Amino acid sequence: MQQDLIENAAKLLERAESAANATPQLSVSHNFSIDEAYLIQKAVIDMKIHGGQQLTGVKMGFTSKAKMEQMGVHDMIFGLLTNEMAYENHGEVLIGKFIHPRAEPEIAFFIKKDITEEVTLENVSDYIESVAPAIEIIDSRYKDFKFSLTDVVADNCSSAGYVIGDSLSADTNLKDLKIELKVDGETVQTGSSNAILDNPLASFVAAARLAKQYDIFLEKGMILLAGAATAAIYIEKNQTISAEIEGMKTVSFKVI
Ligand code: OOG
Ligand code: MG
Repeated sequence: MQQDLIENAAKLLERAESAANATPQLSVSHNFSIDEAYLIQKAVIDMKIHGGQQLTGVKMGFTSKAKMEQMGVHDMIFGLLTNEMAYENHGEVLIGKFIHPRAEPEIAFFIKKDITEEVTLENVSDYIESVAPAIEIIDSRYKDFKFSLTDVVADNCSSAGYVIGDSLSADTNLKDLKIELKVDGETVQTGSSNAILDNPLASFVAAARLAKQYDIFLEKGMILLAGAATAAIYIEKNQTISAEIEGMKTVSFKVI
């Protein structure tokens, strides 16, 4: 794929996002590889950074069976977060900004120091400042929220928003925690933290590896979302969306 095709694809996706108007899947008209999909993703983020946004972190996707099955994509993916996607805990999220937004419960890590070496399950704790419950808002820029693996990677893995709850110390147990997603206080999805690669720390390790592979420098203070443990739900105006992760405080937002 030539540079101009990569840039054109990024522009299509960026335009779909800013106009809140879905676009056809790129893979319908172009054949492109997973590495080319990451180049398109990078071009999308470069446009955002050019427009004044800052990279605030990264996210893993399809780290649980529940998500893979819901979306029909069976490989881990990696996307980028910017400050414009950040929403306050217990705050409001304006639905009109999105195309067909969905919410999913997540575990977030704050990165303690710049990642300059290989991260493994043995040394991962050196890189974690704190952990927190979170909700991710995903919004595919493709029609009907349908995509192939390369499509979703190019579309920055549907990244659209995130809300981070109160953080806890880095040594907080993350194994076997019950995770619930609620709408107006009623549980609509239930899962376990073990659904995330058997151990959310494994998702941190995978994110560090993918970041290095695709030239993204993970630095102190950045956020890392480990991937949803349950399927995502469509959100609607006037709903209050919350996530409960065992042992952590509620994280929530109101859709307006
Ligand atoms: C892609 C994003 C997947 C996760 O946590 O698995 C993701 C999508 O489902 O549209 O963020
Ligand atoms: Mg997610």
